[in-house]
This record gives sequence, structure tokens and C-alpha cells, in this order.
Amino acid sequence: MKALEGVKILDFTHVQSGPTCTQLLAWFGADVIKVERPGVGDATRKQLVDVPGADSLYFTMLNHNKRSIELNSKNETGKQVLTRLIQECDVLVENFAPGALDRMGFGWDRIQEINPRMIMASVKGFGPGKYEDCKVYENVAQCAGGSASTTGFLDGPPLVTGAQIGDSGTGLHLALGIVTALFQREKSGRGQKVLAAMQDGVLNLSRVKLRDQQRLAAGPLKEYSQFGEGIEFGEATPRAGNDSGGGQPGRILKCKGWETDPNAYTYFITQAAVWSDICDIIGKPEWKDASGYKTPPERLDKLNDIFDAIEAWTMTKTKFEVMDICNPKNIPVGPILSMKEIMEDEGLQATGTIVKVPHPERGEYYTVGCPIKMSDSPVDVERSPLLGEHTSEILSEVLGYAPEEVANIFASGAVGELPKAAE
Ligand code: CAO
Repeated sequence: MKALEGVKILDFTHVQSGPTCTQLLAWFGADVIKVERPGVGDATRKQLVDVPGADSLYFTMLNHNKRSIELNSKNETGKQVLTRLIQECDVLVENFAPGALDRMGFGWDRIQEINPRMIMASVKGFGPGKYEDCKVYENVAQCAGGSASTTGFLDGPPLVTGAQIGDSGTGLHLALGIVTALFQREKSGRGQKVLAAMQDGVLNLSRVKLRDQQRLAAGPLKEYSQFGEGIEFGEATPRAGNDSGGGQPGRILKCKGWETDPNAYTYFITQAAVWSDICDIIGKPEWKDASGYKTPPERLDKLNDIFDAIEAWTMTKTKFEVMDICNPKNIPVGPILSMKEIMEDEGLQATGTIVKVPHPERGEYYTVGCPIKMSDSPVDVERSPLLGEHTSEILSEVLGYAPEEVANIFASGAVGELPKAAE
């Protein structure tokens, strides 16, 4: 048995933020019914295509373990089918542009009328306020949520990060909101609206930077490299390069092979507790007790020299050798792993974090499996559905339409062509 077995999700999501959320719910055992525009489907099916004619990795990697129904929610018969789906399902998840559901005739009031137990969960770019009507994509959210202004080097422009904290991060927040609302419904018997705004999600993940904003009132932020370099702080939390966020100084340092391998680097933290071991390893035993070096505050204005000395040592080792030497001494280091190294990592494959999935159109591909492991609710990653693959079975098995009704629904044009055969 899976944790969310019996929960039916009406999945109106597209692109990345919403699909991340419903994919997690599917992995936890919910029956996720993805509603897609007939003949078109989720726009990502045909974005960044690598195998002509097949669903893209963008789509397949965000829509595992779901069923797909083609349904035109603006067609009269389509609206009737959608009404039946709202009656049957527990949760409706959507990430349309603001107002799209109302324009379809399925705003919150109407949904409650149809099914008072329905939980309606939405991702929007911004919460209520002056930007609420804006369309938002990943990088807009990273910029509006405080991540971009605090990422990058002090002397460079704001930077966006490769981690999709706006899209996938908000999908994660929404998934938590949904299971919490399901839990509350056990007692209240009622559904509710759940909103995760991308700006809010990014800000939540940038929480420590708002902490630093307020600490500025009490003086310069000593753990930022610019303090030791004597550079004045401005009014807002600055960009901190690769400094570690906590009080233990850290940097990204070159390792053996850096001249040709863009990922031959390690993260190295000069944690106070292991300072003597660091000094021994890098061949600077005299720094252990020297005045100006002995305690963390004394070292702050010498961090560039100290990291130069550590880097002179790391450059003689591969990033994995650095790990092998430092780990036994409890010195916190981490190799900069490329996506190629991660994809081929046997340990990640053994835990199901990296999974190989067969697909009838594109053959086998790698994906990221469920990042949350539950001992009593194991996850089997199954391929994403072809467009409309489950239209007939959802109409008959989930909604209980008789064969002639199913035929009439197809004839009305509300659910596209007769579904393709699945493998
Ligand atoms: N049947 C009929 N119509 C459908 C349909 C269906 N099954 N599914 C979608 N549509 C219609 C919508 O109703 C909408 O029509 P209207 O404009 O007439 O209301 C239209 O398709 C387009 O939907 P959209 O506006 O959501 O899509 P878009 O490509 O124009 O915008 C995006 C995309 C992501 C910018 C926008 O959806 C958005 O801002 N979403 C909220 C924030 C978000 O999730 N951003 C993250 C995107 S990456 O994860």
C-alpha cells in the first residue's frame, strides 16, 4: 500500500512548477489524472525535443506515474466531463495564468458548489497584491524572491541559480500544502484553497538572506569575505560569492585537472574545530597556534591568503582525493559533481534517486526518482503517459460512463481523437 492510495488528483498543471507537485503526489500513491488540451497537451511535450516525434525529456521527467486524459474544458460536453471529474476527485491542482480557471467557468465558488470536499491548489507567480495578474517563469521568481540579488560575486551582476527553486521549489511547497489540507479535511470534512506563490517560495528558501538584511543594522556581516577584505557594506544583503552561509568560512577551490575540466573543484570549509588538522594537511603546521591565525576572528582578514594556501594543496589532488584525505579528519569538503558524474553514480542509482525508465517512443532515459524515501510507501517510477493515453479508461472506469456515452463524448470533439495504443 502507498501512503496516498485512494486519493484522486485532478491535475490541471503544465510546464514545471505544478507537474513537480503532482508527480510527488503520484509517487506517494495518489491517482493523478492529468487533463490536457486535445491534440496539444502540456506545452513541454514538444519543448527542447531531442528525439523527433517523441515526448521531450522536459515532459517525461516531470510527469511520471500519471494518467493522461485529453479534454477541452471550454467545450460544452468537455465542461460536463470536467464537472464529473471535480465530483470524483479530492484535489484539483493548477498553475494556469491568473484568472484562467474563472474564464473556463470553474472558479473556486463553482468548484465548492460541485464538491465541497474539493481541495483547490494553485501555483501563481505572486500572491495577492499589485503583481497578482502577472505571468511568471522560473527566473522571474528567482529575481523577485530575493535569490538573484544575493547570488553571484560582489563585483558582478545578480545571478540566477541552476536549481529550479522557483518552479520545482514552489511545487514542493504546494505538495506540502495539499497533504496538510487533506489531513485537515479528515476532521473538518471541508476542502479549502491552497496557494503557493513562486515569489513566496523563493523567499522562503532565501530566508537566511533576510536574516542577514536585519543583522546589517548591528554592523558588518563578519562571515562575508568582504568584511575581511575591508570592503564596506551597503544597505542591502550583498552577494557573497561562494562564501558559506553560516559562520564557518568556505570557498570553492581548484583541484588537479582544473585547467581542462570545468568541474575539477572542491568546496572546502575551514571549520574551527578542525583547524589544526587543516594546517597539518596543507603543510602549514606553524599556523595552528600562531597569533593572527589561532582563532576564527583573528583569521577573518587573512582568509584570502589562507584559502590560497589550501588551494595550492587541493590543486595537487583530484576532488575525490581531497575528500578521501579530509573526510577521515572530519574536515567538511565536497566535490563539485558534474551532471554526468551524478547520472552515472552507482550509489544514487542503488537508492533510486537516479532511475532508468523505459519509454515506448524514446527508449530508455535517466530521471531523478523520488527524493523522499518512506519505509512504508515505496516508490516505483513509471513512465509518463502519452497524450490522451488513458482518456477512455478514465471516462469509463473513473467516471462510470457507459460505452455508448463514451462514444458520444468522443464524437462531440471534447476529448480529441480515439486514444493511441499504449505499450
Ligand atoms: N482545455 C481548454 N483550454 C485550456 C485547457 C484545456 N484542457 N488547458 C489550458 N487551457 C487554456 C487556458 O484556459 C488558457 O486560456 P485563457 O487564456 O483563455 O484563459 C490558455 O489555455 C493558456 O493557459 P495559460 O495562460 O496558463 O498558459 P500560457 O502558456 O499563456 O502561460 C504560464 C504559461 C506558465 C506563464 C502561466 O500559466 C502562469 O503564469 N502560471 C502560473 C505561474 C507558474 O506556474 N509559472 C511556472 C511556469 S514553469 O513551471
